[in-house]
Amino acid sequence: MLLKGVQLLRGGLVGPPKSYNFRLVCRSLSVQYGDAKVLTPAVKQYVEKCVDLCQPERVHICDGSAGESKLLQGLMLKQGTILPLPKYDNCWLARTNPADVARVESKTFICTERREQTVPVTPKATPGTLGNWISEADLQAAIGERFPGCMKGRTMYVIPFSMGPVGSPLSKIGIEITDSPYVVESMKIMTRAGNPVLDVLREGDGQFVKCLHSVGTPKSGVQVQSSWPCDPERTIILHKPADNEIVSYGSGYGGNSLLGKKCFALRIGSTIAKREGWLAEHMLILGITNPEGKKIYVAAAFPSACGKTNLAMMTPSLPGYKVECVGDDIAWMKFDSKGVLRAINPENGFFGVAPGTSRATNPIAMDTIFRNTVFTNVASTSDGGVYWEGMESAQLKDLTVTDWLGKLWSKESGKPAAHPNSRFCTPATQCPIIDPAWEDSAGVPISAILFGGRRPAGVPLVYEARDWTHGVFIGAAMRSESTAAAEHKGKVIMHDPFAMRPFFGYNFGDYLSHWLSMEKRGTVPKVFHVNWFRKSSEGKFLWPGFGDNSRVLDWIFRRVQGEKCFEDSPIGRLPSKGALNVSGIEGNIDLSQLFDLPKAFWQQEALEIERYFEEQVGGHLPRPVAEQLTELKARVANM
Ligand code: OXD
Ligand code: MN
Repeated sequence: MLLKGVQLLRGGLVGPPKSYNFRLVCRSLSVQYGDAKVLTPAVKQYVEKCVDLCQPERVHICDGSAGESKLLQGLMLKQGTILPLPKYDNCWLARTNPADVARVESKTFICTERREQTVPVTPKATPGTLGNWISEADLQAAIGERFPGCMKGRTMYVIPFSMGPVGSPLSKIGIEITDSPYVVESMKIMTRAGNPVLDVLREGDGQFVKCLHSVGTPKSGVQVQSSWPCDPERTIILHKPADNEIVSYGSGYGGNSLLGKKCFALRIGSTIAKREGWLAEHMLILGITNPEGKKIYVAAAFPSACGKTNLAMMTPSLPGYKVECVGDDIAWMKFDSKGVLRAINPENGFFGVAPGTSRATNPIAMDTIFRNTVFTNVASTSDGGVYWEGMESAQLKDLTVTDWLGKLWSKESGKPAAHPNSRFCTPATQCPIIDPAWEDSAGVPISAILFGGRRPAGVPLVYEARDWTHGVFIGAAMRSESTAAAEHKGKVIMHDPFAMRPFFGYNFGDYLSHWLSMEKRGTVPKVFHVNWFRKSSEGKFLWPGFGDNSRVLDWIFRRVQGEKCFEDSPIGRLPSKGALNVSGIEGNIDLSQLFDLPKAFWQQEALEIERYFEEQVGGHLPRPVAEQLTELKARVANM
C-alpha cells in the first residue's frame, strides 16, 4: 500500500509548512507494515509531514502485536543491535555507542515565544540551571540542519501510544515517529502502544502529542557503530509546548529517545498540567497497608538514580506492613470532583537503573526483570545471562563476563562491568507486587508526598512540612548528590527542585505558583522530606535503607492518620522521641546522629538556598516561598 494514497503533502505544497523549514520532496512510499487506513486524518497529516522531511525508505505503522515484536527482534538481531540472553525468557541485551549512554541535559531545549516562559530570567543566572530555552528560529534551524533526509534508506516507524491506561480520562495520547526498532520495542514496554490507542483517538477528541525521533547520521555520513546508529555530536532534544510537539535527534538512549517518558510525561506533561490545573511529576507512587489492614498511597520525588524503583518495590522489614507498586518514576496527579488528589502512573513499564539492583536490595525487581526485558549496557555472562555491579557475584563462578563495551571483563580491571547508567526495560505487569489499582482509570488517592535526595551530611532521616506552603518550599529547596543518569561528572551536591530540574516544561517560578495554588483546588496531602543517605563522621551510612525505610513510612502513615507523634524543629516536624519504630532493626542505629541538626550546617544550607533562589529564580520566586526562606533563616538563627 502506498502512503501517497493517503494524501501526501497537504498544506506543504501550497506554501512553506508552518513548523518546519525543509525542502519538500514528493515521493511514493510503501507502507511496509500496518495499514494507513487506521490513522486519523490528523495523524496521517503528521506522518506525511515527517515522511516529507525525513525521507524514509518505507513506513511501518506499529500495531503493538507480539508478531510485530518477533519481526523487529529478528531485524535487530541481524543488525547486531541486540543480542539474545538465552538464560532468560525473551530477554535481550543492547550495547549502545559508548558516546550515547545517558540523557543530555545540556542539549535539551524548550521552545516558547519568550525566554521567560521557559526559564526564570534573572540578572545573575548565567548560565541558568533550570532548563534551556530556544527561540522558534533556532529550533527551525536546528531541525533544518539535521532532519531533511535523515531516514534515507531506513524504515520510519509510527508508534501510537497512550500515557496512562488506554481510554482513562487522566491519560494522554502520543504518536512517536522513529527510525529505531530498539525505540519501538522499548516504547511497547514503557507505554501502551498499538492499535487500541488509535481507536481511542478516533472516538475521542483526536488530540495527540507529536513526537519525532531520529537516531540521526553524523555529518560525515559514516556511522562509527552500525549496530547503534547515532549522532552524539549533534544530538538535540526539542520541545514545543504550544504545539504539544517534541523533536529529538541523534540519540537512541532511553531518556532521549523513548519520548513518552521524560519529554512527554514530564516536560510537555507539566505544561499541559499547568494549563489544565493538575500536576505532572517525577515521582514514584506506592500503596502501603499497615498491620490493621488500612491502606494509603504515597508519591515520592527523588532525583534520578536515588532509589525510586527500590522504594516503589520495597519489601518492608517492619512486620505486618505491605507495600504495593503503582509506578517508579512518574506521577500525574489531579483533584477529583470531591477534592481528593488522585494519581496515575502514565507509564507501562520500568526503565530502571540496573547497577545496585540485587536480591538483597530489591528482590521484587529481581523477580520482575528476567522475562520480556530489554537490558541496555549491562554486562553479559557466558551462560547467556546478565551481570552488573552490586548483583550477587556468587553466580559468576566459572563464568566469563563480557562488559558493556563488549570486552572480556575481570574484577581486577578496576573498571565497571556494566555502565553505571545501564538499564532494564521491563513490563510493569510482571512486578509481583504491582498494585491492584495501578491501572484504575480514576487513579489512586494520594495521602502524602515525599521529597528526598542523597544528602551525606546535615539532613535528617525524615521531617514533615508544617503546612502546604512549607512543603512547596521544601520541594523548591531540594538538593542531592549528582548521579550517572545524565552527563554530570563527579559527586557534587546539586540543586534539584522537586527532582524536576532536568524536566521542567516551563518557568520554575510559575511552576512554584502552580504548586502553591493546588491548596485552593482540594485537600492537599501532607508533605515530608526523607534522606536515606546520611553518613557518619567516618563516612558510613547511618541508616540501612531499603526494607527498613518501611519504618519511616510507618511514621508517615501515622502522621497521615493524625497521630501526634512529632515534635517541632527549626526545619520542620521530626518524629518525637520513640516515635520512629526501630525495634528489631539489625545493628546499632545512631538516632542522635541521624536526626542531628547542626546549626552551622543549616545556616549554610539556608544561605545556599537563598543564593540559589536569587541567582536562578530571581523575581520569579513567588512571595510565599521567599517568606518561607526568611522564616527558616530566623528559626535557624535561634537554634
Ligand atoms: C530516568 C531518569 O531515566 O530520571 O528515570 O533519568
Ligand atoms: Mn526518572
